[in-house]
Amino acid sequence: ATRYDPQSAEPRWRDAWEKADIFRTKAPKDAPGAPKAFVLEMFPYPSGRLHMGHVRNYAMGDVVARHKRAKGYNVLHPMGWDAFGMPAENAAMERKVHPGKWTYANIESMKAQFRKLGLSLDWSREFATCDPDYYGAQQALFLKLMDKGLVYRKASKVNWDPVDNTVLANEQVIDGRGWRSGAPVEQRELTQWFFKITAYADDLLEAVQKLERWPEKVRTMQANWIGRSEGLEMTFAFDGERPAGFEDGISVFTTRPDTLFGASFVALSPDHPLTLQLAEKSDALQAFRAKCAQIGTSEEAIEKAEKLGFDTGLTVAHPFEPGRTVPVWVANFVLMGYGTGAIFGCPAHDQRDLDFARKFGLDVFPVVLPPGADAAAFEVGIEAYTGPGHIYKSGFLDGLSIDDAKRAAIAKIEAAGQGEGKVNYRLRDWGVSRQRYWGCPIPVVHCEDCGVVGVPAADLPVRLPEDVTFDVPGNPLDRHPDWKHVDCPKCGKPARRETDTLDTFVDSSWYYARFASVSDPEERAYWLPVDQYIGGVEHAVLHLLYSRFFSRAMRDVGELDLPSGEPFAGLFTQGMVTHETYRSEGGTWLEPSAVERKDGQVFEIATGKPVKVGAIEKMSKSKKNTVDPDAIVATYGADVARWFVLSDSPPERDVEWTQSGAEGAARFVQRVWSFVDSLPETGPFPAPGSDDVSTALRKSNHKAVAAIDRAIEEFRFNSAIATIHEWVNALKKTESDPATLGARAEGADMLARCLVPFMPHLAEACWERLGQTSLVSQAMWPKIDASLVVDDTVTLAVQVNGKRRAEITVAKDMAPDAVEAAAKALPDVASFIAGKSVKKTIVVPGRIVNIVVA
Ligand code: ANZ
Ligand code: ZN
Repeated sequence: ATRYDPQSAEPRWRDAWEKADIFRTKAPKDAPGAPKAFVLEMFPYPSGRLHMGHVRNYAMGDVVARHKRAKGYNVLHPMGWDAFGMPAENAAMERKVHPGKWTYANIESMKAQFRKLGLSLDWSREFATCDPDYYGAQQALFLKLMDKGLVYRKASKVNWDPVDNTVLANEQVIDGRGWRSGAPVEQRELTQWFFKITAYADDLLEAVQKLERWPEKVRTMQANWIGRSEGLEMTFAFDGERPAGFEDGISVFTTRPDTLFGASFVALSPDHPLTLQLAEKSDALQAFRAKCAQIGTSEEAIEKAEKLGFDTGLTVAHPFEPGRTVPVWVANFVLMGYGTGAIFGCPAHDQRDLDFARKFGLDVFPVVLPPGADAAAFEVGIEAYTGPGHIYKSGFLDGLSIDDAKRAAIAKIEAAGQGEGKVNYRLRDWGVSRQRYWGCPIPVVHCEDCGVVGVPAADLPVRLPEDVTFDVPGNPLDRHPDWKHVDCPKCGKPARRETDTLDTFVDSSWYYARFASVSDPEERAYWLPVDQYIGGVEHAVLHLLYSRFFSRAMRDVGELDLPSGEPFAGLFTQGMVTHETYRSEGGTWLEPSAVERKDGQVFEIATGKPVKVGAIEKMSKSKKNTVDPDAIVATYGADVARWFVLSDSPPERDVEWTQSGAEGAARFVQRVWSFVDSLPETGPFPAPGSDDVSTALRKSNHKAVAAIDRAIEEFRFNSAIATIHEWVNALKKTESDPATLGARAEGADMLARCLVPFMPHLAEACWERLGQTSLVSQAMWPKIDASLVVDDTVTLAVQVNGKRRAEITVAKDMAPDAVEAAAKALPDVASFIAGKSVKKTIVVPGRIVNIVVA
């Protein structure tokens, strides 16, 4: 028997695929009648090195793409690079290398790594988002969206580093300080560009519920992010002093108008216009605002922060109870960006309001009585009651359910002309301005006379200048000597180019459409939506939501013929690759390659000293628990790397990389090879025999193919792999029986085809060994004989007095009394009924035999 040598075999097969160009996408007209399958994995950031997480992601996509191809689909399976972003600028600052040079060099080395994995990718459609062709098309798209009113400018806050005098990206703010200067970051207002994603809020929410081939979890996360709230927007009129400009009162948004009788304060955001106005005349309020600003602007920070409050001294009238006065406060937990930036507080039924009321000694009036509670005795302590119940102590709302009371309160406020029912969304418009170099320039010019003018199509792309410096902080585009000085495209007067670039999430929001076709709407209509999208769950909200917005916006400006608007019909989010962590006695992290395992103990190779084995965690550089895909491929081959990351756990769960697991996969490669290699060198093989052993083997062949097929369709790659293991065992068992040669040869042929999605190189070698001269990567999925797949036997559990004692396999059509007799004769059953009287026996066909004895 020969050994299979992946090091020599794998490059040979990759060359063969490339030479025959078999993964090039077929034009629709060249695949008449074939269904299409667009299989896409989230494209990588070109950091320079592939990691095992990539291998798992792309191996999964390749299983799907290769399987679809074998099933006769016309497949599009492209790859490219999400290439703009901060790391390239950081490299420029640290290593004095131009971001473009750094990025394209990384792409080259990663592409070489990619090639070694044997993925069935169509590289002819490759692009990087930093290619001027790509970002030029993106600029044209931006201008179309601007014409359609889906892009606008407004003042918005940015992180400002007061020492470096520069805007910081969120990831450059570490614990509230600038990453380079260490200075506390300030909030500054800048005029910035926004995409009007809120125009699609309702549609994005409604449609996400219908995405049946998306994980439930992701759909829920998107729905929560969009955050639709039905409620009431109403005005509380001042009952004493009426501040100028706010004569009508304070408008609030509430989702609980049923609790209006429990209102004990009204609170303004620190950034509410009325707060700003009051602060002009109050140093104390100004100081209060400054204190609030230190908490930052993220919702999370505000949620966690201690409640801060400032009593304005103003009061408003309760809308339902004449003469009842409600104080107006400023509170740090009220956000300016949501609703109206003001609330009424009902401490008894809202935890934030309660914390606030307890701290500042405000009233707590319960108005919702929990089911079964005693109205006279019910009290709220430090926990707000947010559960169900009936309204009480609330005048005309008394006795109503919460929902009925909401409706009644809204009707009354509407009738009084004090407000109206309103739907609010948590979703904000998408701020896309970045004051950075390595991104897509926003293609507009600012002219004193004409305002904002789009760059004419003929002048696109607006290219990034090459001669830029990174030696000082700030935006290199802004300080470039002449780049921003241009003439106005409209009036010809000297004007200024926009120096903001687009958020890199824009680049990844439409790349799937570019893969489908560079510009042809018909070809895009053929391929889209993506049939199967695969990537990390960390993109569950932003990337996927922005993409869903972009596909709609592109449709609405005529760039995409995509009636549903949905870019990804199927989505799968894969788990991570984890590894044990190791620490030396001195406490430093050790790489897996620096340790060895002997008799269940782990030692540091260099010193021979024992190593502390830590938790199994996501592979990360900081804990040094990474393994390098290149090293794995060099040692074991790409097939082993692919096989292992798919084999041990369900694809949606984490998989732990272990050396023993990799070695196990490598042994399995040899096992498959030894089976195929045990067949005679020269064919043709005889037809499968009809003896019992051959028939049984044929059944396991055909059943395995059916099971693998279903498992791939259902994203259960690990169980497909488990089936292949069992199948190979069954095949090997009959290796020495000459009568089974025909059945084994049939199995080998089917096995080679079924291995293609998982271990494509080995599959080719087997195929060749079977005397084929074609490539198995182009072969069809094995045809199965349905009569061999259906079971003619069933296995039943046998119970005695309800306790499982044995199981029995019988012919499917065996009569119940015969089944009963056979069950009673089983040794494990007989011993339990011996000497007892059988009261009755129940046979549930196909499932259970229960024998009741006394
Ligand atoms: C009175 C009330 C009583 C409320 C009660 C809740 C419970 P969602 O579901 O997120 O829409 N709110 C409104 N605007 C706010 C803002 N700008 N900043 C912080 N909180 C704000 O939440 C709506 C509820 O959040 C509103 O209903 C309001 O408090 C508060 F027993 O009004 B509620
Ligand atoms: Zn002009």
